[in-house]
Amino acid sequence: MPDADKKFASLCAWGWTEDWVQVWKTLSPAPTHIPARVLAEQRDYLDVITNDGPQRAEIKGRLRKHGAVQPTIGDWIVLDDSGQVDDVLPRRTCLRRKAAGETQDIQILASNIDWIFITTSLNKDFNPRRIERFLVAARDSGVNGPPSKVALIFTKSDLGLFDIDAAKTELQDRLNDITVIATSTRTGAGLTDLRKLIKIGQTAVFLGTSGVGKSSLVNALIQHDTQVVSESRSDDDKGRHTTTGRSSFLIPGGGVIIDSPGIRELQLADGTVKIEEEFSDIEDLALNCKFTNCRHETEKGCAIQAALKVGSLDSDRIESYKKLKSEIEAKASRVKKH
Ligand SMILES: Nc1nc2c(ncn2[C@@H]2O[C@H](COP(=O)(O)OP(=O)(O)OP(=O)(O)O)[C@@H](O)[C@H]2O)c(=O)[nH]1
Ligand SMILES: [Mg+2]
Ligand SMILES: [Zn+2]
Repeated sequence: MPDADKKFASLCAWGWTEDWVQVWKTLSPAPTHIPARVLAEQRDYLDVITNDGPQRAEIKGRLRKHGAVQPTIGDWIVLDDSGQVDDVLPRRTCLRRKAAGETQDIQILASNIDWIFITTSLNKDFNPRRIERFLVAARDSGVNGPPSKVALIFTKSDLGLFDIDAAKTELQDRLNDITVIATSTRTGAGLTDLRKLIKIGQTAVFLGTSGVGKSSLVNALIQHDTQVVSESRSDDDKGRHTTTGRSSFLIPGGGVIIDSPGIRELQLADGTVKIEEEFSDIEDLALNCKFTNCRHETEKGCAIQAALKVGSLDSDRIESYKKLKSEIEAKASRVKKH
């Protein structure tokens, strides 16, 4: 082990490598400054891990200024001797999405990630087009180097609600050669395979809708009931958005796992959060339309027109949905012109 590595040996489990040592050197930080990794973001501070253990770090000074790189979960940072973040080491990978609201800002969901675990249960949550969009975001995650690797994790295999081979067949051309693991926290199926993927020093993040069982898998991996889990709604099987923030955990004998709140879409455009809240039934239906850019008018394979036809969707409701959607689009194009 090189000397510099030895100096911060206990950070190696958290992903500190010889490569980071080299990056560290190029920043030539003051001798009193130390490397740390961001494990969670709180409102006024960050939870970080240093070679001496966990501590809080404050973001002050020039990093507060507009345009500065904001430290985010997964980042390696330069921590000064008063517990303040002095700098952010350039990211290897980061998982991004457009931030909500009238902005073109990009929100970073996690950085320096080796594995993106796209989780889906094999019940009503299973949706090939959503998986496809998660895959696109994953492919786009490389910053300084290749993108994060992706595995598709089927959850709750014990329920036997859906044929896993049928699901794979449906996804085939989208999957290429990515790893697929069927898991159950009830029977333990697939957990060994999942654990094996995350090598010591690597970091993985769970992505998926609320209630698919991300936190349950985190607890299984870290062998401790740290993350709160809660029952999905009994009527429609949707989750309750139990996890509200992102946080990182060390897997005994393995790497780092990040739990994240349920997320339905990665490329959230301006205003769609509101639409999603108010019209989640329609947005769900629309995911089954044949074309991603379906206007739900006369297109072939439109799931919304089909629902109108059989009477499971009210025509007033789709009209108000379209109205709101066109308002948002008009607003978005005004913002862009500025
Ligand atoms: N049958 C079965 N139920 C499971 C399994 N894993 C999790 N669940 C249940 O699914 C529900 C949701 O689990 P969570 O782990 O809270 O789901 P989550 O993805 O973290 O949800 P959010 O935090 O809301 O995003 C809970 O009732 C769990 O007990 C499984 O393997 N099999
Ligand atoms: Mg959760
Ligand atoms: Zn449609």
